[in-house]
Amino acid sequence: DHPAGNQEYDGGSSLDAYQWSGSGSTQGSCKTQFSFIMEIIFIGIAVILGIWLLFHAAIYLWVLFEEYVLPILIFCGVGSFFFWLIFWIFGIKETPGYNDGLIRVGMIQTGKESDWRDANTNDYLNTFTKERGYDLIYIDGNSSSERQVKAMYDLIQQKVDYIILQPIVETGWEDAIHAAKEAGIPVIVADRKIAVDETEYVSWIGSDFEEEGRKAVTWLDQYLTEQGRENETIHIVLLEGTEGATAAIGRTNGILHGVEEHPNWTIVDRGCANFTQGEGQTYMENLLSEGTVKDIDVIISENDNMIFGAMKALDRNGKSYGPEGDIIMISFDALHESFENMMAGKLHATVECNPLLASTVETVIEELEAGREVDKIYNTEENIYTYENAADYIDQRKY
Ligand code: GZL
Repeated sequence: DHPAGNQEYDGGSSLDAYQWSGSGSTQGSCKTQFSFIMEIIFIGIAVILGIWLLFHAAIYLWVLFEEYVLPILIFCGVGSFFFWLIFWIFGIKETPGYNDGLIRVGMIQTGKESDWRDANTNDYLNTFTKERGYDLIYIDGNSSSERQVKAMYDLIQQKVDYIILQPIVETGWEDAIHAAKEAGIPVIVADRKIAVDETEYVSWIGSDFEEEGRKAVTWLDQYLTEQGRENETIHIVLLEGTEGATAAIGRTNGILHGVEEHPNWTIVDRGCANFTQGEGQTYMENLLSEGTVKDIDVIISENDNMIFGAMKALDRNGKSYGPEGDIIMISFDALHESFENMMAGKLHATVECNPLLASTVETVIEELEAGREVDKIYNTEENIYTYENAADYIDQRKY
């Protein structure tokens, strides 16, 4: 029971020891207070020392920064300003990324509505590749004309070298096209047209849609004559493409002109199914269920996908169609699937509309790159195929 710690024990009796240790309680509290004060003092010294060290370290680092880092920052800042100034003065198109010598092409597509469109899109994606010298910025319009117009301004902002526009509809392009022209970016319009002055864009590449409509009517006239029905009253249903789209406008005009030339032909119903298979089926289902149209001798569909949908509706309503059926079936695009339908006796004829436009668009760009003049209009070569010659051509079809 001796007092612990380093106090000197004088060898006294245990009682002494007890007293010491007992009285040690007074001394113990002093010790505690003393050690507490000493701890505070030591902590205070440590904090002051730490602050002093940090302060000196900060000064040392600042000196290093001023000596070595600050001059580099100033040099880079001044240098980049002068580079920007040169680019701005000489109007050099600074590119967001590293300019790797590729031709930057912005492409605005309509959106996915048909197999024709898929073939058209894939043709561009396979043509404007990095391996072939292009940096393609592909924008899907998602079947929205507003989205397409916004995409045009986005591409102008990105300072692309060329813009390929495949418009959904002809209207609403005046301002956007003019903005591209003001920005010095050539616009090449393909597939459908836009309703602006032709000086606002470089070229248009696509089909003669009214001629396609006339081809359909000419074939129908010949077919009815061969069938001995040239004087019979012919009841026609017309499935139209997207309202305001050049393909629909042109084909409808060609078809209506042909109907006008045949007093015994009458259009008993017509309506828009937006070039899609689903809407083609829905339109025909509704027409058949309404029962207002008693006689249908011909269905003319402004693209293959809509007539594929109409076929499903006719099947569901027990209607026969095709060369071996009651209803004459005519459509546009000449998809591989249409050749299969013609060979299966479901479709009479399909008027070709060539979706493979990318090579002609590329030719225009190459001519412009070489500083040569280009034409304003490039029409595609197209035919009409029927159930009588489908087997001869199906293996040549690329889409
Ligand atoms: C024609 C094109 C049309 C196709 C349809 O050039 O615009 O759009 O005929 C497609 O299949 O939807």
